[in-house]
Amino acid sequence: MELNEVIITKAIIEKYNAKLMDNLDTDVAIVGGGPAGIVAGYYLAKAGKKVVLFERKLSIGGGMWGGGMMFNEIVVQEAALPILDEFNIRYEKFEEDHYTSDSIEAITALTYKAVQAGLTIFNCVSVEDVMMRTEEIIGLVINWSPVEMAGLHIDPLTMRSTFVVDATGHATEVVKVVMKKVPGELMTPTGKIEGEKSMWSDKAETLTLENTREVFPGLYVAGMSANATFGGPRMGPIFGGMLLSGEKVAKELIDRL
Ligand code: 48H
Repeated sequence: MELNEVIITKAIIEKYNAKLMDNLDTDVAIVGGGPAGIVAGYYLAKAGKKVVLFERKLSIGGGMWGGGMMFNEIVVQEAALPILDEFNIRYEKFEEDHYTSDSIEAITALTYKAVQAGLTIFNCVSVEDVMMRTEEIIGLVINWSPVEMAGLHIDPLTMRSTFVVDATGHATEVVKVVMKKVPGELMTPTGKIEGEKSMWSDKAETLTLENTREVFPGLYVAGMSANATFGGPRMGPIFGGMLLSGEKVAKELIDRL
């Protein structure tokens, strides 16, 4: 039978439309498809929760593709090896508590297993605001990334979610919006974003986990965004903390849902 361009078009529109409609009311909405966000999405989906992830860029993976300075290898410490095992990501011991993985293998494996576990990912979608009620976050305001990039004045759409996870990396974008626009204070020492500190890998990796928590009713932070929000240092291209942070936020939300 001859292939039909109109059927191809209809198939894509109808399937995407159904996927979007199905994700307008979820248990958890994750903003940002870096390692922390993807791992969080995987464990939540695996536990049977309804979870969606919005990523601004065309590709998933955030800052992991380039390893360190575009040398596409990542370093992971022993504590995070069970997560690499869970995703069948291969690694080699380098020295002491430092293991290496190919960053391309790592991202593709994380993404593949997360989607297969039931995480729905919308790429090319930017989160520009939150939906709020009195001192509570109850969803996200989304728009096409090209709309944002072109600076077009086009109103966004809105989705509802019991919990939101800011996994936007260094930019900590959702928390910034909440600090600026939602009445109430963040659950940080100053009530505001504390800001990321300079490099200290060992301390940063421990703090990333401690800082992975609720920062405003209904809003959690994970990964680099957790450190930026609570004032932890950066750690460079070691990714165990990002993976463990994603796992931790998923566990906490599974307990609360
Ligand atoms: C939709 C958005 C929005 C938005 C941002 O930066 P990431 O990889 O984040 P993490 O926390 O999973 O990993 C951090 C790691 O990559 C890193 O930078 C490290 C370890 N740095 C150490 C150091 O010393 O520098 O991914 C965040 C993702 C990106 O893909 C963004 O495009 C996306 O979030 N994003 N998506 N709407 N408003 N803001």
